[in-house]
Amino acid sequence: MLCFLSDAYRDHNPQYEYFRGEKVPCFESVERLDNIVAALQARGHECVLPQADASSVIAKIHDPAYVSFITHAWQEWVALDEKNHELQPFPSVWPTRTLRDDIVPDNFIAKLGLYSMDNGTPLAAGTWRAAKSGADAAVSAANYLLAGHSSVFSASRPPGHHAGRDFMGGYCFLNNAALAAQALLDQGMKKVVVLDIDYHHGNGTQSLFYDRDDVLFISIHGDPKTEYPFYLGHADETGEGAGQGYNVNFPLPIGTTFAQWLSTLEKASEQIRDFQADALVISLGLDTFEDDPISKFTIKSDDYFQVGQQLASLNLPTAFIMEGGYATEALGTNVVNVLEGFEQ
Ligand code: Q9C
Ligand code: ZN
Repeated sequence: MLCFLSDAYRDHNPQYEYFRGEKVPCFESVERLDNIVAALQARGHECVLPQADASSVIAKIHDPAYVSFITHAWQEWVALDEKNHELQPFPSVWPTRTLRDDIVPDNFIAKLGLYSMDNGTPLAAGTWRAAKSGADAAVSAANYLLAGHSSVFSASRPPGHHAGRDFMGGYCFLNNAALAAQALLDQGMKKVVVLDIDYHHGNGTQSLFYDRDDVLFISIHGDPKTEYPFYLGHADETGEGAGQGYNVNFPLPIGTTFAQWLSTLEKASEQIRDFQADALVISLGLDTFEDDPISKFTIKSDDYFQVGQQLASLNLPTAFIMEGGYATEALGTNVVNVLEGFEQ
């Protein structure tokens, strides 16, 4: 399967995050995509540079003030103090509930809180460059389907599905899958499905399309009663206004097996067929893998061929957009197993 890939993913290289009060190496690492690229090349899949400039689609999906903030965030951070070059900014205060949400503070860390849903999304010197190149890859993938091809993979990194209109979170900055879906609609498609199979609910994507009937958002994920992102992704979230009925969540319990997961994908597939979409965008997270260090499903490497096969049975032009997956060693194999299962 053709893959859109830019080397700029290497520029997003934060050194640490906080996990249960401890400073730990980032789960969402450069090595993740290194491993995917190695597996793609070893198994004969061609990688080409993104050809699109996602800027105009980014301007429709994201808030201009948010985009401007993340574009310049690192420069703003290092301008505060010479030693910040060696550190990473984290938010420490958020405009929750009784506080005002109409204030854009001058203070950098306060602004970072305004534009973040968590303190688990490290920013580094090249974050914007990497995120923009991942968005360019996703829009290039959309354009490739519009040119009449049946499938494509966007090796976007950092991931995107937790990022909303005006916030980053869950290692995500720009919502690559939403950008691909919007690009398909902007260029003549009438209806697009975004199917999110990352272990974590795609809160960003859901919120971006919640009131729309031109995008059916379906997500299969760890039950947010116990799993990140906790505050969205529950079964009773079905859309609003014109979007009523066009949002479907399938929360699954810790310990879910492949048989249970696949029967859920079959249910999702029925709803996708009923919608009669022009194209399918897959938020492809591989953190459903049994050895994922931050997730709790039990899918095995060989099972991912069958995931690809089931997705191919929907018979739609399909763009795979890379999301999570933190078992770095197996990640490349797992990604390429999905893609090859699809192509079988
Ligand atoms: N610090 C994606 O898979 N934090 N994001 C987990 C470890 C949030 C995952 C705890 C996980 C976000 C794209
Ligand atoms: Zn995830």
